[in-house]
Amino acid sequence: MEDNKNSTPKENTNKKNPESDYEVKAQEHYQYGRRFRNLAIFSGIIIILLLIGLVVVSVMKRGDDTEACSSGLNVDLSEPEDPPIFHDLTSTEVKGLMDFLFKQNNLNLTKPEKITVKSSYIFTAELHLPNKADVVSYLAHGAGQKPPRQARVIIFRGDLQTQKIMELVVTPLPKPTHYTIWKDDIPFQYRPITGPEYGKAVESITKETENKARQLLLKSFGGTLTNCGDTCLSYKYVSPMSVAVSGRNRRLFWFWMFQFVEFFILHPIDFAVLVDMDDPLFAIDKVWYNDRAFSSLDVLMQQYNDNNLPKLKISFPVMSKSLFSTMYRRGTTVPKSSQLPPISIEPSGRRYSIKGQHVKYMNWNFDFRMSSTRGPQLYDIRFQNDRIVYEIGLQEISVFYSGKTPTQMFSNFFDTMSLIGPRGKNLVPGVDCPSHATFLPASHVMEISEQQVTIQNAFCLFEFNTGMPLRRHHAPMSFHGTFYEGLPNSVLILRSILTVVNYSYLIDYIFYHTGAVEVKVVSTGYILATPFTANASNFGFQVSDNINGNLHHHMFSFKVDVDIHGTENRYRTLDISTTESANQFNSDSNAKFTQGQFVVSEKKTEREAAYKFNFDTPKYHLFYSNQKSNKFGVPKSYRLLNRGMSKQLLPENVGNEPAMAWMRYQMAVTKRKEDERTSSTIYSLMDSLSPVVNFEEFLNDDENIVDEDLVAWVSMGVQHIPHTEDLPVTHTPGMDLSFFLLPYNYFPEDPAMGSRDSVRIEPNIYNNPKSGVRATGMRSEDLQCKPPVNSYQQAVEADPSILFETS
Ligand SMILES: *[C@@H]1O[C@H](CO)[C@@H](O)[C@H](O)[C@H]1NC(C)=O
Ligand SMILES: *[C@@H]1O[C@H](CO)[C@@H](O)[C@H](O)[C@H]1NC(C)=O
Ligand SMILES: *[C@@H]1O[C@H](CO)[C@@H](O)[C@H](O)[C@H]1NC(C)=O
Ligand SMILES: [Cu+2]
Repeated sequence: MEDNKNSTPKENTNKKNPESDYEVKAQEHYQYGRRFRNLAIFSGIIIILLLIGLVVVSVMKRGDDTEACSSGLNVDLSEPEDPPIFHDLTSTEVKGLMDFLFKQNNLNLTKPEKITVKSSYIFTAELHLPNKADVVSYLAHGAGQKPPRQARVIIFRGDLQTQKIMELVVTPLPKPTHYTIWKDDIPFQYRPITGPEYGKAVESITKETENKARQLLLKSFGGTLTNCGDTCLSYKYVSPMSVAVSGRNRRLFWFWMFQFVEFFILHPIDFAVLVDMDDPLFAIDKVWYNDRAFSSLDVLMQQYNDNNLPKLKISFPVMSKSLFSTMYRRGTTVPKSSQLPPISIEPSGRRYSIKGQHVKYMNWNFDFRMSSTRGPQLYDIRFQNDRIVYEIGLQEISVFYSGKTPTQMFSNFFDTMSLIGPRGKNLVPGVDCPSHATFLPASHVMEISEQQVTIQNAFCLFEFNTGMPLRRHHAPMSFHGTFYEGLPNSVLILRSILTVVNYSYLIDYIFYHTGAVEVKVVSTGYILATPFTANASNFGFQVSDNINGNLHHHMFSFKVDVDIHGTENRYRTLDISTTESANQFNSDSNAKFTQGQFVVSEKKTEREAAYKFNFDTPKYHLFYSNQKSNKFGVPKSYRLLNRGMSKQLLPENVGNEPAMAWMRYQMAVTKRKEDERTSSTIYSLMDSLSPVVNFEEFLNDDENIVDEDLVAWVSMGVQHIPHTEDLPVTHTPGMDLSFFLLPYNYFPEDPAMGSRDSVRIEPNIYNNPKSGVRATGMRSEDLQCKPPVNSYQQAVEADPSILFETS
């Protein structure tokens, strides 16, 4: 990181304080007369000096020694010795954790390089927060006993007679002395597909298919699985069939076949196998070829050789820059000449600071971390030092595809199963984030390594001018009172982009000067294509010669632990309806007039607070403390506005639906509990018959939510019916979903009135523009500093490992 402690941008020395602009002018005026004679005398000298100055300035502007605009407040990303409560596990802590765990004989752990399905091994480990009561009391008193640092460890016990998954809480880090069992009874079958089996399964089915069906593959798809040169086919990825879907107590996954060119996701072929992952030899259970299912490869080959079935003939794509699935520049080139796109700069340097995983920005401060299982999480979000949110965090990303082939049909994905955290990496400055952003790493414990795996550029943090006014008013006419006032909208954004093989999800946490927080999800990426079939038009359009793009539903779950003036909160809605009243001003004395009204509805229990959107009953959703009202007796509240609602249409309790019961509600409010920490788990992909975390159970006890610590569970989603412009890649416009936390009768007025960024233009004499006008806060954009150089291109050319996996 750059060392910015003492550097002040050049611009500052030339710039006057906005407020004092007017004063300075007046003073100059006053002194003008007195100085007149002296000025006359020295004017010659001054002119000469000015000329020299001009030359100097123009040389500086052109020269390369102008200071960069990137300096500013402090950034300290060094690993803390005594990590704050919300900080991710440090490398020292992970080392201590591993030393401890490997000494526990009863865990019988195997080292990462030796793991097999039949060993006991660590799948992942991450920070486990202490109980909230302890954290809150520690934070409130600043001193006192700091709650111990703890890790939650997921262990696959393949070594046992009755295999199972264990979750342990290990404490206190960095030198643990004991562990407690968080969960001990998770069926082994629920585990996500893992390294030791995925590789072996692909190897095994590749060998088997190649032995038996090489000729079929060559003739039908123009390629083979091995010894294939430029025409390689390959088995990729899985569509799971949970027990609820297959009716069989086995872990069954469909492996699809692809033609291996850029990008393979758009070159699926109509060949797939269902693999029994519980079988040590990864037996092929079913085969799918050209719209039909076969009980084995032998049966398929027999019918194929006997000419008993329709044969496919799809040629192998020729890899070129114009291949539809590649991302090379093509089409109508714009702009006509090479002109650079706009960029964003920070003319006075950073206006935020970071220490470890703690951020301060204007009135805001908060902690952030990257959960290995769930992705980016925020804690202890305060505005003007009052906590508003204890925790906001992504819980799950799900996609349910539809289709005619078994592979699409059963593609009900829960992305936590592939660990969301490590999917966030390698953000590219200048595209993924402005180049002036601060890029931050994240570390994860994964089955592949005993040490943490550190991922560079997992987050970027930047302040950004949205190009929109945050507010403005223009009163142009004297009977309006002439003035103009406006404030450009600068926000602080903490971004991560999670790439789950084909799709990328941008997750933004956005902080506004008004005291509002926005959480935004945007999707972009390759659609999962289906091999073309004319018979499945209800599921998708044909988008290229050999593929259809199928209907799918993206869904997101977030936890929002609000703390409005303490942890004892209430939840109410303002229910908007209509009301009829007498209209005495109508010529008909019986006439009525109908208009809107709202009625306050206090929610008493969890069931009452489970919200399903209904267009006929619009509502505001407010959280508040009964202890704090404003001077008008109205509770100081925060409003949760879900702008990303989507209805999940599958009936309850069919197929995999129970594993995402959170999607039944656009928002649910529950009493916070330490054992209801997350709405989803890494087991959701397989456990729908009896989910390890069943969100519906959070509501089933229908507890009191009045004056309790409340959590809002927010669901968002977007239905996607792909179209040709989704090729090669789905773009971001129209794919953004967000929810807001907005102050509501919380502040006496808009807290952004305090922003130095505002601009006011008004007549010198009130409401009389003929007296001349003065403008305050208008900054010259003729920068005296140089935008920072984006040197990423050189950096990645010198070291590809900052972007790609090289080992
Ligand atoms: C420990 O794990 C190994 C496999 O890694 C297994 O062979 C052995 O039986 C296990 N020991 C105990 C006591 O369970
Ligand atoms: C495609 O993206 C979705 C959404 O993130 C993910 O759930 C799924 O696993 C990906 N599919 C494949 C085949 O990688
Ligand atoms: C597909 O559609 C064609 C006619 O459009 C029909 O002849 C054929 O039987 C259909 N195939 C299947 C598997 O439904
Ligand atoms: Cu999509």
